[in-house]
Amino acid sequence: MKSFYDTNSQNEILERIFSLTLGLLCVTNLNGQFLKVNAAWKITLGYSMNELTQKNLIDFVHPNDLDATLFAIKELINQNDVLNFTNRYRSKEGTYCYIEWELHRYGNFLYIAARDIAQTKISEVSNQEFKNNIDEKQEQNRNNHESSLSKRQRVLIVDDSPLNTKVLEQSLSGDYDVLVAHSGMKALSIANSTEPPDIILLDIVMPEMNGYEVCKKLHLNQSTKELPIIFLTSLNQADSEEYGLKLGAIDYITKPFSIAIVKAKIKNHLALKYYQDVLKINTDVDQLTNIANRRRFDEMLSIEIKKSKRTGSHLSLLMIDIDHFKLYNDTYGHLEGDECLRKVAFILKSTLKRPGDLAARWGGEEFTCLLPDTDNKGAAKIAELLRIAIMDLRILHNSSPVKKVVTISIGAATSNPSDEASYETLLRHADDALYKAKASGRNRISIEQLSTYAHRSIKAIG
Ligand code: GH3
Ligand code: MG
Repeated sequence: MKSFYDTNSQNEILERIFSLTLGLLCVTNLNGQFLKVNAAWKITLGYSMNELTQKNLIDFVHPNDLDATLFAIKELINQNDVLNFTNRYRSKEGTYCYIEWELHRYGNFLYIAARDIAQTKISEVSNQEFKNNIDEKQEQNRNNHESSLSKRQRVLIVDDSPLNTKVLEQSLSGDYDVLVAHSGMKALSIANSTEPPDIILLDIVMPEMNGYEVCKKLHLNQSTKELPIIFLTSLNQADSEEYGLKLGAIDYITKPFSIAIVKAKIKNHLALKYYQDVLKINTDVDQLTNIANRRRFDEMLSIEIKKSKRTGSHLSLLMIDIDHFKLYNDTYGHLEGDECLRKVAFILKSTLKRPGDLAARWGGEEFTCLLPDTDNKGAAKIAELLRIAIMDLRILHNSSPVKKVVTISIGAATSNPSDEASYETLLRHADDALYKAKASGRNRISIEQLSTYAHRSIKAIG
């Protein structure tokens, strides 16, 4: 295998380039293992070269971006080409940064340049506050540049007049993915979909459901209440505008409007939305294990309870606790304990397959899984899969009286769609079931059936 330090002069050039610190640079082998990084890694992400040796480029990728990143790198290696993509990357302090990557394959090495896009976005937001006189052309260039930096943001235009939506659609589609709804109902269904818009341009005067009503409904719903709304309307009285803004819209533009101004406003609001999304990701994720944290879990639980009541479907919840984890820490130390928590979290998250399932760290060595549209049989099946998957990890736990490897106990509870109260008591019942699983020997699952409060404990196999 040829070394990338081929000759002295090549080495010298590489050293010079690597002494530059404005962007992240690194060389890895084809497996992604770090061979060389520049000082920008320390400045931007906090890692020194020493900390990265033996580590792999993908070790720090956000779990939700891992599959896409691995796929992208595989494509690159197969095609021997240049590749650009964006993902979330963990810094040393545990927070995630949005990084744009450019990878070149050369022989047996990957030459990689990258940069922190969120920094760019933040500075763009403040630039916009002070430089409102940027001419159209400069702005267009920046738009093109921005859209190549990250996934295109989505704009939903809601107007009953196809002529109105056409004009806006044409002028916005160069920069954003544009969605169109010709009624309030359609707008609500798009906003509640799995791919909601990043901003909504909302007409007020529409038949059946007017824009104010749409706005109210969006704000009442947990999953859509933070969507930014701009009213675009022919109602030009001050009290209509005041009412719209009081309902929570971020802006109010009257027709006829200047396309350039509408575009500039959308751009500013979307830059803020992007920044908020980046911050939100950091507040939703547990810093040690990189899965959802308690805050995120609480938020999703209340959304899923409402959904499940509406649709009359079962909602299941698992409370999971590592067995004799105190003894594990006492035997192997807290750092090993932390590593064990990371592994367990990763397995819990990756064993859940449905897009609506959520694995979260409840606190300490306790985890929880939210399983929408899952009855008690389904919940028992998933719980058993998780129990086996953790045992199969074979993390040595010599001091455990249960087994010589790390095991978990699981309490499961399922709401009963015909009993409203069962939703509110879901957590307590899952917790009670966990207590029973612990009391009856650990490394097992215990199920609470909320309709009858019948309880059964399933003994561990193996
Ligand atoms: P049981 O089988 O009954 O659950 O016993 P246990 O020892 O797991 O339960 P206990 O509640 O007595 O102890 C939990 C331990 O988990 C104690 C605490 O030090 C450890 N722990 C909690 N959070 C963390 C963490 O973030 N890192 C590490 N390393 N340990 C943690
Ligand atoms: Mg425990």
